[in-house]
Amino acid sequence: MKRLVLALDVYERERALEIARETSDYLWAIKVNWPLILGAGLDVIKELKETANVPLIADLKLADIPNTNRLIAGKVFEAGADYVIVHGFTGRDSVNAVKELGEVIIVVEMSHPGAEEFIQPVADGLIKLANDVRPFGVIAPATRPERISYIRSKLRDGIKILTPGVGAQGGSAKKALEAGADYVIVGRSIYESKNPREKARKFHEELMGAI
Ligand code: O7M
Repeated sequence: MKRLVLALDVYERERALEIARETSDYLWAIKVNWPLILGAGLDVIKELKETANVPLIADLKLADIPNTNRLIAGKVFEAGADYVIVHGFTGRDSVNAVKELGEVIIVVEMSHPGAEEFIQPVADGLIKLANDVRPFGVIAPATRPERISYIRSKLRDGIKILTPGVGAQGGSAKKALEAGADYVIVGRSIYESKNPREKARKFHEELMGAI
């Protein structure tokens, strides 16, 4: 089973497609975020799917009223995204507006230092929201594996944990998986490397060995 998600945070369409082509053998999915969508346009989602033949996660971290979330997510699912990432702090009506259109992933806790200011203190509420809404998965920080364990212990069975913060942000892929994550999200450590395919292969093997 593949557990690696490539965070393809580059601007250029050609570069994105090339990295996707080189690394796809080792990926469960590709995650696109604002940098690539702003740089290459929404059509890059379909092109990436055709090139890499893996699921596509649109990480827009939607955080708006239900109607606006619905308007944005509608376009993104139509463009070929298999999953859309939403913030939970806007409340369950905003999350459900997206879930009515397709699979969602809810941000429960983030990986950067500032996450301790506002998001971490409300993580329990966001976990409860996820348990009620039953998304495909939630986001939890690889930079704090103990928080992955905590979130896993409170999360309803079947909800996946996807974890960013590995490599460039200092987290360990193996420790994140051991703490209870299902999928590990890696960006710069792969796409900024001289040999993205080899880097992706190494992460894939590390993740295989961790189970
Ligand atoms: O490996 P990196 O640090 O280059 O990239 C990590 C990716 O994960 C990048 O696309 C971030 O926007 C994203 N991310 C975080 O780094 N931290 C978070 O808390 C949440 C995300 C994310 O994917 O949220 C859905």
